[in-house]
Amino acid sequence: MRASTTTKRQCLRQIVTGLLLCAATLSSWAAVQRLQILNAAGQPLSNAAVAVFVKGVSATTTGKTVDMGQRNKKFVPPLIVIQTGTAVNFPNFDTVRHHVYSFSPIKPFEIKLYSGRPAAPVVFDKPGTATLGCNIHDSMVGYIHVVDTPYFGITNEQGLLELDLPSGDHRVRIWHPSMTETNPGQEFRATVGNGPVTLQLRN
Ligand SMILES: [Cu+2]
Repeated sequence: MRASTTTKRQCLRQIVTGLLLCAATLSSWAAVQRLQILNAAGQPLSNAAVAVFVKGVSATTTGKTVDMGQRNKKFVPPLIVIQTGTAVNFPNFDTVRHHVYSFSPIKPFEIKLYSGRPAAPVVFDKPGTATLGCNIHDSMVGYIHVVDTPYFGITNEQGLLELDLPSGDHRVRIWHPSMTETNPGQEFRATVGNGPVTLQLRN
């Protein structure tokens, strides 16, 4: 009886030690990495969609929901990057009604003239880019860039982006609204983990 309790305790201790080791390994496995994206002229490129593909990390779809609103007759933010399977809500914060649509092959849809929050979000289940417009206000344009990876973001005014990434050689894809929606973006190989990574777009 006593021997069995001791064995159980030892066993438990081993499990706890194992979990702690596992947690320590995981925390060193992923770390905040800084990326800077430059345009072909070597200038920092803001508002660029960056997706990092890590070998062995599956692109399982997510069940997340995010917002892309309309304010002062503009889509806010004008570009969002989402993982495949994400649902997007299009809340209208203006007093005028909007009529949001997309003719893009990855997700054609329309939400007819509405105020406030539409009844249901739109699920983006294919990778690529959808261009959004409003039937009433021709100047309104927005982009939804859908990626098959959980690692993604948008560069700031300095062309910078920080992502929690494992070290290693990864495939990086960059898309920018100055490219067409059918352009999948430019691909790079980047070694992550040895300091900031700078990637410059080719012409
Ligand atoms: Cu509108």
